[in-house]
Amino acid sequence: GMNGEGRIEMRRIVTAEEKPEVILEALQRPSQRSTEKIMAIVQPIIKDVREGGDKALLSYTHKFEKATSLTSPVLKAPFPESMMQLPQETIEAIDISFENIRKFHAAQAETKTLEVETMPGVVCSRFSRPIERVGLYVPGGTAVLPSTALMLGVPAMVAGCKKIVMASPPRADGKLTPEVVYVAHKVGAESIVLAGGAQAVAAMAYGTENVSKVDKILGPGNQFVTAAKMLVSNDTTAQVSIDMPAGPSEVLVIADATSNPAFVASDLLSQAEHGTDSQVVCITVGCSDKQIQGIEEELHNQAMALPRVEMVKGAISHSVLLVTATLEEAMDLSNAYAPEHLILHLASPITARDLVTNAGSVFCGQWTPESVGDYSAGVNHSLPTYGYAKQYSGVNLGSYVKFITSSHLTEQGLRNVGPAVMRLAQVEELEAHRRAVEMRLGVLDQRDGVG
Ligand code: HSO
Ligand code: ZN
Repeated sequence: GMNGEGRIEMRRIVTAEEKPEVILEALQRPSQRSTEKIMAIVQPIIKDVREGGDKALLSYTHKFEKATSLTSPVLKAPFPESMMQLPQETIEAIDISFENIRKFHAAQAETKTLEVETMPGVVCSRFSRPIERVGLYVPGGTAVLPSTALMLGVPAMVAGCKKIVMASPPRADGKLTPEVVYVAHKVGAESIVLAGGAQAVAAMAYGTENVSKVDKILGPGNQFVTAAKMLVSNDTTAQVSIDMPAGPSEVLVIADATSNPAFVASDLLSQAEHGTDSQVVCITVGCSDKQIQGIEEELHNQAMALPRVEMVKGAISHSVLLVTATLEEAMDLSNAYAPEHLILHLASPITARDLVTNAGSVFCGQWTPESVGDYSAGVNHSLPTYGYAKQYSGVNLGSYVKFITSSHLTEQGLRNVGPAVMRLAQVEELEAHRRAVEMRLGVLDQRDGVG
């Protein structure tokens, strides 16, 4: 919080001096606006777009983005050069990031069909196929996010999705961020839907006259976008899935006595500047009071010099610094929190990484700021938040494919496994199942003159 002098500082808790409840309470996420209220706002928007198509979608964009000059809600490829005019430095930065993200996600491909002979003559296989049509939501809001277009678009391209539809809210002048158009062009997107919020999600889920219907919608967004994704994925008439539930962005930094306080503070602030609802947690391990004060001082001083200091103040006001004695304790707390990003400012970050059970993405050592993963290292930045790292993976190549299994039996295979099948079918009293095997075994026995 902020004290009388307007100092930007995190609430400090020495874990050895507090009850476990107090510590766990401090690690609670800030509560979200009630989903019921959000759903009530989002539901009619979805219905409107589903029934009214392009016209409804466009009117929401006029209303919410103030882009009243816009006459079509969709931009189809090939995108005009004039819409992707960028400084050479930006093009190079996007190209380098694109290539790193491409490499890392291409390495995740399971190119060979997995094959296991479970019994002689019983072969089980698994192979992957791309999801044909994907819808990628690139948020607008307080920052333009071409990096999110990269994180969602590059793996879609690598996976071989046939149709990539992007959606992003246009600016008030009706134009898109040129960086986003350039990325859409590079990943081979079919179109860009010029809309944001629940209306963009609805358009991609159901399709309109000009918006292509998709099979899966991915990408972060505000609570309206998240609610819309949940609603359409629950509607069997939409036949659409989503990546994961999304919440405000967060980071947990673990710092030991060897850490550089300025670096630690800079990482906390990178996350804090995303928005007032961002959450930032710092856990120190065996640090002296002087070292902790060093982090606090850096946090305040660096924050005051940031253009987005107001966002930072909001985020820091519900953030916490936990003072612990051992790495084991710090890792236990981190695993219980399940942070979206975990940064290990430790002498032996890889040893600590082995103790991670819940986290979206881990950043190891003082030379690995989260920013490198947010933009260019190659890892994905679309990650589970709000504690969902306990059950979800971040966006990865697997998010764009589905796995298909197959089995192939020889005569001997059926002889080997058939009796078990018949017995279990009998237990379940599913006679047709049993006979499907019995009939075949009978044919084999007769042919071979057995019995
Ligand atoms: N840290 C954000 C991603 C991002 N950062 C985009 C900068 N631009 C959520 O992982
Ligand atoms: Zn970020």
